[in-house]
Amino acid sequence: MYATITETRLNGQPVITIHTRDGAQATISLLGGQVLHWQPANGKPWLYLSEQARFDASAAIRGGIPVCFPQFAQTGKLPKHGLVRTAQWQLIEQRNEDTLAMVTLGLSSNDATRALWPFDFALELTVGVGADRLDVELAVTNTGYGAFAFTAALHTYLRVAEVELALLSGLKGKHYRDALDNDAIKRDPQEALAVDGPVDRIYHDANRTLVLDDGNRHLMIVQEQFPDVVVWNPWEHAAAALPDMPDSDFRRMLCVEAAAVRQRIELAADDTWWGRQSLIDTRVSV
Ligand code: TA6
Repeated sequence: MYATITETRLNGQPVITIHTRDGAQATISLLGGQVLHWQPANGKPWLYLSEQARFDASAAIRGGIPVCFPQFAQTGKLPKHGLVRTAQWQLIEQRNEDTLAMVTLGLSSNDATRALWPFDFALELTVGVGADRLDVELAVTNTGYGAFAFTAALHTYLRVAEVELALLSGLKGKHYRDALDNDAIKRDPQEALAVDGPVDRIYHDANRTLVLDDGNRHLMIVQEQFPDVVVWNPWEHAAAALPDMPDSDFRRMLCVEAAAVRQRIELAADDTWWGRQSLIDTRVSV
């Protein structure tokens, strides 16, 4: 057995904790189907989780990796970021092998989702934890009789020591939609993105490996099947307006999200789409 996998509670909500033999850790909440904590072996946490996050399903838990489905942000008529961030997911499988621990959570359409979005679906969120990596895969199956289209994201809140000193590379030359400038389409000329003000961008076809430099540690961010990358930091004023995040915590976080937004994904009946984001700590040696 590579890991200890435990079902327990955090702030009153059911969570799964994973502790690997080599010291990596993860916590996954059934509320929202959301990874809340990940720390590689010999490393520090890479995910930001607000100490004011709500765990009562009145809002998405602020931090970790919320799942946005079937709508990203306010790109349609559904509630912001869709229907599943405050839903209760089920644990459907766990695997505990030589060097890998993995859990799969599931959520299916129900009366509450059908009241807002009249389609049948089954989601699976598979979270794999290794010594130096976290793999999060979202699979969407159309369990209804007709096709549907959706947008989606893994809304990853990365934890940084000081956001103004962090550098995100891998987006040079990519076009992005700037939500803070009337959705203008721009091209990023910079070798690395340094965040020193509010940022809310959807980078298109961003298929290169990203690297986040956070002082003396580095994180590789690799995504498959998700064509877009969202980079978000609310900065001072918008952060102060968030009721579930300490005012100065915009300095401790940077969202780097694996997303499918620019083009909706069309899914025929019985078909499955999947997308994955992998976070790989480059510093670990065990
Ligand atoms: O992914 C970026 C974004 O769409 C931002 O515009 C910002 O609003 C953020 O998500 C957080 O949304 P939330 O509903 O969790 O407050």
